[in-house]
Amino acid sequence: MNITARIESDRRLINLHLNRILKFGVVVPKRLAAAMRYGVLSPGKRIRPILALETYLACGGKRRDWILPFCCGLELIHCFSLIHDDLPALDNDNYRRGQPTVHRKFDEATAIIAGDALLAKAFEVFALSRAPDERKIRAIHAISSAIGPSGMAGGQILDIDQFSGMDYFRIAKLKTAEFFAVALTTGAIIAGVSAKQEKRLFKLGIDLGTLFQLTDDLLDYATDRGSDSSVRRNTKLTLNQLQLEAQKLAKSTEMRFRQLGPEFDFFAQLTELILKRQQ
Ligand code: GRG
Repeated sequence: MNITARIESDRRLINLHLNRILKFGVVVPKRLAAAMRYGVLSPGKRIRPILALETYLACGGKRRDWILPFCCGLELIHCFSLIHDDLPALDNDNYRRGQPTVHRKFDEATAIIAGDALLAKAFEVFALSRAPDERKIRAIHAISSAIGPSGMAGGQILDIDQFSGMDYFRIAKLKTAEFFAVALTTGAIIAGVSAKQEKRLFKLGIDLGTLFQLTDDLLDYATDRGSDSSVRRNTKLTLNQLQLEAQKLAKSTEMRFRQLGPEFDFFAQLTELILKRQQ
């Protein structure tokens, strides 16, 4: 399997569906619709929806109309978190995905509301999946728990609190890795796997997400994007130590994906790509 071609084709499919989901009629105020589309349809990597889609396929899922609404909803939530993360009250960033952030292109109030609307839209889209109701409810429960106060939102508040004294890896788990993990388990739940397999995939997703955050911070170091990044605030580990941690984590994660069998080959290869990524 050529993983780069596979990622590209997954991304195209997801972009097509995101574009459809974000086509609004006259009922949605023009400015809000434009800000939502701007914040989502910019060139993102779409890694979370790709994780959900590929896990679904690896777990034997066959109906794309069951999983694609979940893939798109996960990306809407991710984009909401980026729009809010960029706001002046949080990271105060001017650029995202190579273009002005939503609050710079529009204004702060519009960015706040566009983020809120994307979060709400995600749950509307989840509900529209044609998967069996019991699986949908399990997936929605897992997703809301991963982004809520004991997940992404909790991680974010610890991240902005310089005095929380919280360990870097704990913050990375809450802020980033839980959402990665739930992207995998969403695919697994919608495909109908056992609770045991779901748990196993969640743990692997946590390690993959932690690796992703580590490499994100290492890229910050390399490009000096992150003079105030969480890695500098929340860890005393040196750049070299963080690189070693990333290598160790990638090695064990890749090996555990390989142990799941050839269906999970995509994930073993993806782990290596994440370790070596340049963007
Ligand atoms: C979810 C209720 C709730 C609140 C959100 C603002 C906030 C609270 C959380 C922010 C979390 C955040 C931005 C974490 C960083 C995760 C991360 C590594 C983002 C970059 O992801 P990429 O590289 O970005 O996948 P692209 O642009 O490719 O999509």
